[in-house]
Parts: sequence; C-alpha cells; structure tokens
Amino acid sequence: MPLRYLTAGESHGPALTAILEGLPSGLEVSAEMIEEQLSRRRRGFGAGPRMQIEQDSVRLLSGIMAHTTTGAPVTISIQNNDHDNWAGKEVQAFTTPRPGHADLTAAIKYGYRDLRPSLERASARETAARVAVGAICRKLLAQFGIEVGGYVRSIGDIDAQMDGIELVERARIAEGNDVRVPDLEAAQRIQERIQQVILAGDTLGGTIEIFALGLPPGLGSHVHWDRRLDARLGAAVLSVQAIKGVEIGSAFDNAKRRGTEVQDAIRLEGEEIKRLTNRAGGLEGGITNGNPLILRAAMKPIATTLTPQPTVDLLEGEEVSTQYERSDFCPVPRAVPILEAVVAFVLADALLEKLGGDSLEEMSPRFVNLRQARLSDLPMDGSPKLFWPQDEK
Ligand code: EPS
Repeated sequence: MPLRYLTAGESHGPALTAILEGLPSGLEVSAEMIEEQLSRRRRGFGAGPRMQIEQDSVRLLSGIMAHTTTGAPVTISIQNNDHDNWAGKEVQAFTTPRPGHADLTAAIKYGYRDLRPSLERASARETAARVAVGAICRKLLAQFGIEVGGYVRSIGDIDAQMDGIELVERARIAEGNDVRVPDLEAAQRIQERIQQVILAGDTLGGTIEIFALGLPPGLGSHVHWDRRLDARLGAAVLSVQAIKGVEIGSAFDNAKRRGTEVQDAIRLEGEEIKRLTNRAGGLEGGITNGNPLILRAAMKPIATTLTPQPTVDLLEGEEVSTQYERSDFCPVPRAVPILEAVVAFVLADALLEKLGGDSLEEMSPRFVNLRQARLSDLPMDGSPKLFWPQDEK
C-alpha cells in the first residue's frame, strides 16, 4: 500500500487528527481546499444541531512547505469547537447501550465501566478527518484528470429518477439541494419525508452512488484478494460509520439475470476497444477497465432515535429504554462527500501503486505512457505455448 492514513480523536475531544503518508512531492495543498470539502460534509437536511457549532477549521502541521507536499507525512488537525462545552464538566454516567451502535460491543471488547468511550470514538465526527484526507487525494487524482463525485440515490422508500442524466450532471444537480438528490421532485418528497420522520422521533437511511471518471484501465489487480480494487473499495466504503452494504455497478440487479444479459460487450471502434454498456461499474477482475467506476452504498438508519428503544441498563441490571443522545436524524446527504473521500483515497493509492514515483514530476510521464484498451497496446503473438512442461513436475 503506497498510501496510508490514520485518524485519531474523540467526538467531543479537543481535535481530530489525520496523518496521510505516501503522497508524492510537488502537490499543491491548502487548508482552504480541505475546508471546502469539510463544509460540504456539514451541509445536509437532517443534520443534527452540532453542525451549527462546528466550523471545521484546518491546520496543516507537517509534510507541506510553501503550500506544496514534500513527500513527508501530512498531518491535518481539525479543531472540535464543541469541546469547550465539555471540557472541565462532569459527564453523567452512560450505561444504557443503543441497539445498533458500538456502545455495547465496544464495552464488551474493551471492558469500559462507562459507555461514553465507545460512542466518542465510534461517532461519525471522525469522518471529518477522512474527508480532509480525501480532499488531498482528490487533488492528486485531479492532476491526472480523474474526478470523483456522488449523489443520493434514495432515502427511505423514495428513489430518485435519473435515467438519461449524465453522472456529472447528477452530481451537479444533487449539490444544489440540501438532500443531494439529482431529481428535484424526489428531493422535495425526501425533505418532507425526513421532516415527518424527525417529528416522529425516528431516523432514516438510504443509498448513495459514487462515481469516478477518467480512471485509466489497469488499476488494481486480479492476482490476489487484497489487491483487487473492488475489494479495496468495498472495505473502504464499509468502514464508514452506518454503511452496511456496497455494490459495484449493477451487481444486485445482475444477480437476477442471465450471463448473456449482464456483460458489457467488447467492441472495436477503429483500434479502440469500447464497451457499449457499463453494468460492471468500471471494474473487471478487480481491475479498472477504463469505464466510469460506479459503486453504491447502503446506509442504515442511524441507531440514535428520539423514540426510546428496548435496551438494558448495565448499571441497574434491568430492562429499560434508551436515553436520547444528541445526533443526526438522516445523515445520508452528508455521507456523499464522506464516501467520495474514502473512494478518492483508494483510487489515489491504486494510482500511486501503478505509477510509482516519489514526485508528481516522475508520475506525469508514466501516466501518459500507460497501456490503454486499444489494439496497438495489446500485441498478441498468436503462437501455441507449452505452459506446463512435463519435466518441471
Ligand atoms: C454523532 C452524534 C452527533 C453528531 C456527530 C456524530 O454528535 P453530538 O452528540 O456531539 O451532536 O453531531 O457528528 C459530528 C459531530 C460531525 O461532525 O459529523 C454520532 O453519534 O455519530
């Protein structure tokens, strides 16, 4: 893995920190471009009150000199403004785990005597650090003409209708409304539905579509499980809080059809090898094929509901109802930039793996010379071969 990152920080602690290591030198990075992505993450109908408190101002503490990466690890620090409301205050014991949250499982694992440490680190506040990391990865990808975008496909039982709308256009329309839905009629109904659910003291999940354009063919690998790009993308997407499902291309619909109905036929246009459809979502055998990458993620309705749910008070040892912890009601629109960020990280990693290079200067000519899906790049010798000679048994 050429590129890696770590995040640290508690939801109500002083700050979040991310360290991104493995970037080439020569990439221009600014706190402002990271803050731009962070402000996208704060915006979305169905967010909780905390988003009005957080400003997400970024400090870049290492790895950047004269606004340019040096190749050394980049440290990003994001202050938690809400920390001032917690610092020095006694916090009530929290002993009633929410079903569906890490409250109980993390306490079983780590032996906490109060459940707060579970939620402090499991909290989706942490995703601010990932969006910051992703902002830098996006910048790296953009140097090679690669763009990552996304939008909400459905919330609750309401689906957006977007047939015939190009991916970039979907993302543009989605960014223009507070639920990030590329269908304005559905967006309106979704806002109303979220409002109803908030009033009912409940939460809503949904599905999100992420795409990447401009990817060269040949990223990832078929040779081993942990090199397959679909596996790496799947792991990254499933690592995001409340994401419980992932699909590459039309995987679940393909699973209902016959083999001859779902493949993307290989055709020639001059010497260019073209695909007429993209049901595979841009990946074949764990490797990019040059078509747009398309993946979908399912986000569950989050566990923190105003309406009490059945649980156990671990202090009293009796069945009780959950107590409300301040939270979001429908974080699905806000998850779009988060998923874009984790996908951008995996793609930047795969690109660096392909190109090598410690500097952008080294990477650029290598990118231009990458093998493409065209006949002249794929000479075949046409002769028979003895792949497993008898004497080598
Ligand atoms: C979260 C609960 C809420 C959210 C938080 C994630 O925190 P609080 O209880 O402090 O209001 O606001 O998300 C963020 C702070 C953020 O930046 O996204 C949770 O339980 O995951």
